[in-house]
Amino acid sequence: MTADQKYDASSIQVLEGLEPVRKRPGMYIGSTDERGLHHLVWEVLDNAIDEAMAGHCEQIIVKIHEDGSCSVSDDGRGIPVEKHPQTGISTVETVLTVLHAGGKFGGGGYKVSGGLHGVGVSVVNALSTRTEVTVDREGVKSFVAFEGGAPADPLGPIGDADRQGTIVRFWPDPKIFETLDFDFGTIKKRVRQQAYLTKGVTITFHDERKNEEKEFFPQVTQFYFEGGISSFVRHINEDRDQIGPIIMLEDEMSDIAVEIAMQYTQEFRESVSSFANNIQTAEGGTHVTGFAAALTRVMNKYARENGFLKEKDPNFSSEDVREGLTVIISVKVPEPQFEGQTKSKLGNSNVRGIVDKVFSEKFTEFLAENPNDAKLILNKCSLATRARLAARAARDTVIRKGALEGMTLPGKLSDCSSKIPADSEIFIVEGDSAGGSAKQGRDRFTQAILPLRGKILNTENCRLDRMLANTEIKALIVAMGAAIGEEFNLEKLRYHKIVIMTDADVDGAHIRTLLLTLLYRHFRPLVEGGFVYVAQPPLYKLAKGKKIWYAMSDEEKDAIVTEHEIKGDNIQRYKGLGEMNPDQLWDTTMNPETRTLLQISVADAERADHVFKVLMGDEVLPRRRFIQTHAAEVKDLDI
Ligand code: 28F
Repeated sequence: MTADQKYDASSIQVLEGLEPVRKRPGMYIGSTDERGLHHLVWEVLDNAIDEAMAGHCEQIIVKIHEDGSCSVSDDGRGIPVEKHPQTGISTVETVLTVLHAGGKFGGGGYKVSGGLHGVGVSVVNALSTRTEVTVDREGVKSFVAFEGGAPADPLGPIGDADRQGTIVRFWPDPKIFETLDFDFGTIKKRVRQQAYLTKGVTITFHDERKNEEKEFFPQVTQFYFEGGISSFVRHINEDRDQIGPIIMLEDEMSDIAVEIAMQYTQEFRESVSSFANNIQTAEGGTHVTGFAAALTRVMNKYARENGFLKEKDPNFSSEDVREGLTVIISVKVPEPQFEGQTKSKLGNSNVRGIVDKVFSEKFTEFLAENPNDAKLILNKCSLATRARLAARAARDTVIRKGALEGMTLPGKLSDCSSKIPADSEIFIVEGDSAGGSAKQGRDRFTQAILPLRGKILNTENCRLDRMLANTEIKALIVAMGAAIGEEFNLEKLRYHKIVIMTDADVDGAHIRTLLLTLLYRHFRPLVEGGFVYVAQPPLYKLAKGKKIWYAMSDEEKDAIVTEHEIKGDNIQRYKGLGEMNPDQLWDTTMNPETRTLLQISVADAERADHVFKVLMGDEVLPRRRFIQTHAAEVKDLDI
């Protein structure tokens, strides 16, 4: 038999081998849309990554060429070109033309066999109009090309090789795919993720396509992460307040490699990302359950043995030990089983026990060797537990019938004598001196006065239990009579006008913002029902002879000055409500016949809430920006 005859014979066999892929591409790559198209890239990239994971490759280049083809190049050992014992043709041709050859012929290491991955590069070949493979190996550069899956340019040497490696370039078949347009962002994201997961490998991505919208081309992005998944954790936690170091734990057991990188942060949420054979397992699986069980167990054991949990204390819950935790769990499994809705859940049951064992051993070791870090972490967990228990206690307290009901009206409330809510008003007044004037000046029949001392509790991020512990807020809640939380009952509201009366200065504005935020967040029906008002005390008192005018604004003052020819001495600027005598306060601000009340809409309260968030929240940057932008508007800073 001549070489040519042998080639013909095997090419027939090859065509039969790949025909089912062209007939039913969806069976092999899921779909023929954009997603399916990208599967071709992942398939070839996965092979290069496998070579890197086996420790033979450091550089991978992914390229989208100007003509729309894609190539992947690695500096690994190069696919062998010698005859494959089982097929009678070269290994490289076998890999490209026999379905599942990559896995079946065993390249060693961890080959992905589940889901849509690891179908083999022969599938890429089957679904491309042309596929070219260049192998640099043992000083020889070899080349082979296929068209529609069948050999086109036979394998042969094309020169010397001054390096080692494999380059696969393919042109996706327009008869198969609905689109041929590779997406820059999709590939870049994948390349970055793979670079994180494969320690020490550099992956470069070139997009050489000309594109009218693109100002610059080619686009080149390079990813290299010395630390592998610990760099991934560093990336995720970049903008978070970190607690302790990034902890890297790894080991191998019964052919299953386990790598875990974790770090605690001040966040409340947890960020868990998991991978099996470098494929993201969005639905989790046995590796994640193994980790979670071990984490809770180890933390509780360490906490008991080292006095972080006393005898009477309950154990940390699973949520307590995961609060604020960023963790990447990556396992390499010889035969992964992918389950679940999107085939992104690892099913291998033996993995659970192995991850549990590896993690508990290594993490126990870490805690023992790093008592200072352990302390930081355990304290964070204690805090999470206390918060959880306090939140539950608060809920119970509020739910318990009549938590506030039995409480007597606060001593500092000067109540009105009317018991008809529709006729009654409550003035929430800042400070005792203003409270005194208001008490004396009011209409005792319909107007109640509640003086609040000092800055009211910052309710940002505040839970019910802490709010109820604040005497000022408790007084307000009891006085209003409608309770709070699940017990809130609008029908029990004791006043149909809740009037916030604060000074016309920065402190007054601050307290007004706090109160509006409180009402907006915890008593929204009061805002929605139009029960909330802001009093409008005058800014100026103007006098001429026995005549007196009040001005609410600078414009109003100027107009009065001009009209009545009032000069300097006869203009008084009120710094606070306390400067007004009771009669003046009644005349200008409280008398329903003459006063102006500003009814607060939901939008007003929402605005207050926003201002409050910016001014009181944890985020420093927006606060700084806000103050810089608004600094010019604050004219009379008393502080
Ligand atoms: C551009 C994509 O596909 N790289 C690859 C290798 C290296 C070997 C290999 C691949 C052997 C028995 C199949 C070399 N030397 N990049 C790639 N690099 N495949 S694919 O072997 C293929 C298997 O059956 C390789 C020694 N052993 C393996």
